[in-house]
Amino acid sequence: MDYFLSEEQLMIKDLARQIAVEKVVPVREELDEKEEFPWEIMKALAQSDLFGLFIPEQYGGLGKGAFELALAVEELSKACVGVATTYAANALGTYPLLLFGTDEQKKKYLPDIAAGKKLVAFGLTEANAGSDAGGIQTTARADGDHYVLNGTKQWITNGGEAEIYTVIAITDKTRGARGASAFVVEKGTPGFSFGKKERKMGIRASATRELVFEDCKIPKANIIAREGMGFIVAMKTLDNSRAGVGAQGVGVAQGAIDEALKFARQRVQFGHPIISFQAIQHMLADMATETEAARALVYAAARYIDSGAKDVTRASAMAKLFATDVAMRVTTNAVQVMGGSGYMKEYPVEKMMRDAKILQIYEGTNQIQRNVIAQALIKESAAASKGK
Ligand code: COS
Repeated sequence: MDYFLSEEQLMIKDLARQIAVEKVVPVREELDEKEEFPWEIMKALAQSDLFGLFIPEQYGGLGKGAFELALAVEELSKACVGVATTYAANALGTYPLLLFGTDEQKKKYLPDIAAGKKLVAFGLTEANAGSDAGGIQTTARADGDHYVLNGTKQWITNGGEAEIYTVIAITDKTRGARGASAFVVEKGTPGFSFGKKERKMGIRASATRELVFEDCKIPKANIIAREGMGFIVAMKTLDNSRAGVGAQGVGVAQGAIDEALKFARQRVQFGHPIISFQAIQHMLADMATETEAARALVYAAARYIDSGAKDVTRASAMAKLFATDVAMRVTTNAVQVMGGSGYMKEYPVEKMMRDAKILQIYEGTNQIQRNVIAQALIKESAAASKGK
């Protein structure tokens, strides 16, 4: 399908594909096996300016948006979702600064992020606050010119590897979600340490750790937006980022289809390549159709985000929900098409299936996406009834 990409967008896609094919594919199995962080690949992405894609030119970036980011994420995800997660989580962590940071904060942090010199992580989730993001318990107490952070963030992608952390903490316990605030915290700040690296089913190249704050003192200037805005910062960040999770889904689904097709053309059973059997053809046809529908929705949502539309919550949630459910089905069916071989580590589809699972879980489970979409539908319907 032709999505009428501009010359520049085609170049971005090609560049990301080249890195995926030349740098990611040869090492993905080893990174997965050893649970190794992909620093070499991050360096290659930095050298190609891909960290600056969505950062405005005035802060050293290329001034593109969510759509170009989705193109790059899709290409990387075709090869390895663990690598793509590392890259995409960097964008997730940057959005609070990009959307709500002061000019000073942007000048201080964005050029290094755009150059890929410093990685970023987003710290929202806690042991008792996953889907219920409003239930966080990490606190930030004002103390003269500082805030003092206490608490633990859980399952933070890029935790320990990143230099810059955008963190949501409670400044006013009496106000629930409205009492949360967002902060930027630098690695190396006294009182800020990391828990053990988590061992995971998939995306094992990516690093997941706890962030531990024990009387961690940060300057007042490190607040993002203002006190009480933290929940909104987090929600808007997720609104901007979730279409990108959809792009990961499209990428891994496409990667699995490519593998299954190649295999089915070569594998002979009953005297014929299995691709000649209608049962296999229909599976592949469904996989390709669903993936194309997911791609169209993800691209539309990303372009909608870039249009400057005020409310992108529903579009972004729909793209994430649909594309990642497709990714799970398609990668599972790729394993099925390839039978015993699909289940073995000699072929990449077993990893793709393990990797795809996280996409239905992180940045809001797909059950939460359905809640978010339903809430938007109810709001719109109520507004329409009022207007009549
Ligand atoms: N944009 C702007 N404002 C938003 C918003 C959005 N996308 N979503 C919610 N808000 C506002 C609401 O309008 C409400 O404002 P008021 O207090 O003025 O009414 C406030 O934020 C609280 O919203 P709500 O009552 O809907 O919050 P809930 O506690 O019910 O939680 C969900 C909403 C479940 C959607 C939210 O907690 C969520 O997204 N959870 C998943 C978190 C997640 O993705 N975690 C992954 C971590 S990153 S890997």
